[in-house]
Amino acid sequence: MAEKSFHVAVAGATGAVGNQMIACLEEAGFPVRSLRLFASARSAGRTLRFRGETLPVEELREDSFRGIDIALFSAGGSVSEKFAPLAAAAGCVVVDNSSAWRMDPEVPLVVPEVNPHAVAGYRRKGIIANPNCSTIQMVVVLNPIHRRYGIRRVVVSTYQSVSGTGKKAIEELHDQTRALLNFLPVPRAVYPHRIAFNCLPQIDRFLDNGYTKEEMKMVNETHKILEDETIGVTATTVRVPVFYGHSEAVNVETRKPCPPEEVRELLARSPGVLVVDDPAAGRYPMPIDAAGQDLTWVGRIRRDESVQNGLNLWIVADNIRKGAATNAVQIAQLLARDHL
Ligand code: NAP
Ligand code: 12T
Repeated sequence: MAEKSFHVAVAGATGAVGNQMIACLEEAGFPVRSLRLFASARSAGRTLRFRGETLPVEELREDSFRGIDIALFSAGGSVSEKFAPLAAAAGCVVVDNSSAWRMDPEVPLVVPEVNPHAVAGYRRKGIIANPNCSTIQMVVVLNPIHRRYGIRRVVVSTYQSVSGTGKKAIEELHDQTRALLNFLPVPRAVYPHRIAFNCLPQIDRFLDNGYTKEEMKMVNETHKILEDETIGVTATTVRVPVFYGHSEAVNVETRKPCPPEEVRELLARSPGVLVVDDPAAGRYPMPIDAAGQDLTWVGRIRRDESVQNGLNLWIVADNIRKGAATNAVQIAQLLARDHL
């Protein structure tokens, strides 16, 4: 029997994530029968490359999904809110990268290393949500620890790169850095304050409880993906002047004793994880090393000496790859293999 292959679409194809989705489909050898690329009217007429071919970018329209089997969305929350149901009604399965559908009880929220079984729930709405970038890399590491030792509480602080905000933010860090080093006026458009040579303790908007929406995504999405609302999670999310790769300092308290040496071995055997933990040799995960690949790197694994059963970890991943495009393509691979 010939291998199954699929009519695929990328919505938001000209963006930081969409561009990488196209690259990931190609690198993964995803069985693409045809690929359609959608963006706003501003990009209509542009072209992008896939498997050596030049493909046109088309304006996203209500009837764009006729004949499409799988659509990867990365064009912002309002586009997903409107177009994901239209795509699903046209018979297409949507893998959505925005925050629009993540907490909908009828939409699965999937990290393939953690809860691949949840993919089957796509049938209810025709939509699968891709979690937030900061949540994905954290749960890839927390899941094996939770299954073995039982996690009581997690305290996380993030150091997030500007690429998470999109292509305009990448330009903003670049332009501000160049302006500052040349004693020129500093342009500002995307972030509420200068990001070059600075740290902003705000990602996404503030909510009534004093946390940012990004911080609450980490709390709520972690509960949904690990299927355990009893885990205490609290987050401080910070934007730093890094182009690619999010870092996280994660403090974990477990129910059972969790010796760091055993945790290191457990994580070294866990899917999607790379342990880089040799402080004596100066080796630990850094965004400049994790950028451009698909694993979640963990190091600085050490006992939290202030509690009975505690650990401190340092977790780094490429936010555009595993944090967005790679995870979405991995979900599409599960759909293709088991469901379509
Ligand atoms: P970006 O670089 O700004 O790209 C945005 C893309 O959306 C572009 O292709 C843009 O097309 C398209 N677009 C914007 N408005 C549109 C409209 N009205 N109709 C059709 N297309 C439209 O942003 P990005 O970083 O790639 O992020 C895009 C989405 O991914 C957002 O929803 C964001 O929340 C999500 N995201 C998720 C994660 C995660 O945590 N998993 C990480 C990053 C981003 P034009 O080029 O024509 O403007
Ligand atoms: N505001 O997908 O600015 O919920 O880095 C991801 C990244 C929202 C999201 C960011 C954001 C999301 C950012």
